[in-house]
Amino acid sequence: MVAITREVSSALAECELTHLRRTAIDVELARAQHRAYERALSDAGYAVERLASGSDMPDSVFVEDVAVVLDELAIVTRPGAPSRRVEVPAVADALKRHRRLAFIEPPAIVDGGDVLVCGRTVYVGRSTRTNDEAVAQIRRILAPLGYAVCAVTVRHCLHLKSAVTEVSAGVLLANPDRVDRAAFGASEIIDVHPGEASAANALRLHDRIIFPAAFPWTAERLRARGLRVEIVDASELQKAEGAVTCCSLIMSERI
Ligand code: CIR
Repeated sequence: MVAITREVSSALAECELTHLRRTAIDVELARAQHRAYERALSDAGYAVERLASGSDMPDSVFVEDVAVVLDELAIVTRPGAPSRRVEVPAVADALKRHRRLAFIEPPAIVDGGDVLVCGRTVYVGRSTRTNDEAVAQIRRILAPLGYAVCAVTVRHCLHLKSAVTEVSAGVLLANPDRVDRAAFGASEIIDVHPGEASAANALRLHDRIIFPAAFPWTAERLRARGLRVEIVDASELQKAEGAVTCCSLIMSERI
């Protein structure tokens, strides 16, 4: 199992912000938290491949937005924020050692944070970063592989995965104010704790969930459901509107 990550840019404080006010970010602390996150991935059995960053790419630590990795291929995105398109070539280069690549083409825009893969169903959030043309292109790429692609409307947050993630096969963690439950058919849904609106982003690994320290009440709900939860402190990355799924691209090596 492999996890691609990308180092925290020295320019992180100049990150894109959509829903949060800019507050001071301690880049050294962000780097320490990011290293702890990478250790949590290694402890879970993932070989971490960390890419270098640069001062021209403040948001590059959020590597999830640049690709969608499936067993059969990886889709290289065209990020919705123009400032982030400079991140694409190095991620595509790293991914081509693991997967065949498909590319999103203009006028489509999509951030990987808007793409939630649940078995053979791929949910794509319509957001300020992802448009209908991207939904259509993803559908064209994935339909021949047997995936159903469903567009989902997202409210009051940056990405679909700020509203809902999968924590176990067929089990979702969601904030129902940000996304309609009905979009997810028969899936079981665990609601975030009402006092923790941003707690729906959990990183599902093969045997555990990586989850932010900022949301203890929702973490308790996950444990009560029988899930193994590993807590990481992501406070500095949260100030940049990042969460836990966005800092890695997770994949199994093909046999
Ligand atoms: C951005 O606005 O693009 C970054 N500041 C945060 C991206 C977080 N990505 C994610 O949750 N998938």
